[in-house]
Amino acid sequence: MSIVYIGIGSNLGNREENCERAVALLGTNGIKVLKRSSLYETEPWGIEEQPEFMNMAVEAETGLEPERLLEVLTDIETTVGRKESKRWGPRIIDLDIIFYNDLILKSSDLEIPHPGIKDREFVLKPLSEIAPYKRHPIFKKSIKQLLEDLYNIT
Ligand code: PH2
Ligand code: MG
Ligand code: MG
Repeated sequence: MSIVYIGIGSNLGNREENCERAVALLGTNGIKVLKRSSLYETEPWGIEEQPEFMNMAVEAETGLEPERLLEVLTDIETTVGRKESKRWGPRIIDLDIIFYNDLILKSSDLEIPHPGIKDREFVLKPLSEIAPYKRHPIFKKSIKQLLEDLYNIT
């Protein structure tokens, strides 16, 4: 079994409901949710002209290998109703693998840890609620430290 952290976001439709549906679907697809953060309303990052997001994070246990986990998350996104695919654009639901144990992996379709997290308060803030002392396997810093670094430069 592996411990994974998944970032969840939605800025279209009923955002809270979309996130809750996604969490429920993790549980029925071999991804056992151990901890979940609160929902946070966040300013859109990357493309500013779009609705505000709801973001959250979960810690989960799974026997799925990384590539299979990505497929399952993509299937759940489709089930919840995702159609949009524009980079950083609005979406009904987004499920991103943040960490997979302490694995470091870079392939054409998957990068773990998620490459953007140190610049993204919308990922670090929910994650700091459930895993403040989880260490980033590349930066060797805890989530709490990464969040403090982000606040010190912005
Ligand atoms: N996701 C993006 C782009 N920008 N901004 C916020 N606040 N939250 C997100 O989840 C988000 C974003 C692409 O995945
Ligand atoms: Mg994303
Ligand atoms: Mg995504």
